Amino acid sequence: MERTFIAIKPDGVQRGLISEIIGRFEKKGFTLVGMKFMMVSRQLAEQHYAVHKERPFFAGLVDFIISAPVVAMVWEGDGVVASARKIIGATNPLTSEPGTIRGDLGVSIGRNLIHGSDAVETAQQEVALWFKPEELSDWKPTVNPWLYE
Ligand code: IDP
Ligand code: MG
Repeated sequence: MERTFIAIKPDGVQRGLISEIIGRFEKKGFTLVGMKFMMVSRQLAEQHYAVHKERPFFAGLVDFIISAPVVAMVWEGDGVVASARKIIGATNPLTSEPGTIRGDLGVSIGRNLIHGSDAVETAQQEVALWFKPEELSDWKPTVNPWLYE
């Protein structure tokens, strides 16, 4: 089944929003298959955001991501990559729809609480970058027959 990489950024951790954010994915019906609370190394942050390395906000973004712990997660489910992006909302919280994590909980693009992979292929790369295979649990929630027909 499809998997995506989700990370609660340092602002989400500092603001005490870990359970609020995790709860949205859990209540939706997606399956948590990996999670770690960690300080991010500068090297990992730079690798994760390599696609943005020429952008003016890159240095500040990397400094921010390594400034406090993050909650790195892998979530599983049919269509989870695109659905998680909808749950997260648009990049700028001021224009994210209400009902989304960023739309409900944030006010600034540089403090937008959460990362989510933007495509299935990116998700596979990001899961592999952040997690060793043995850090992921293959399991089937007993509730699945009530989520999927
Ligand atoms: P995404 O997180 O919605 O996929 P991206 O465009 O991939 O957004 O940008 C990655 C992250 O870089 C954003 O989540 C945000 O934290 C930061 N970022 C993007 N654009 C800006 C900006 O204009 N100023 C400051 N930070 C930005
Ligand atoms: Mg992105």
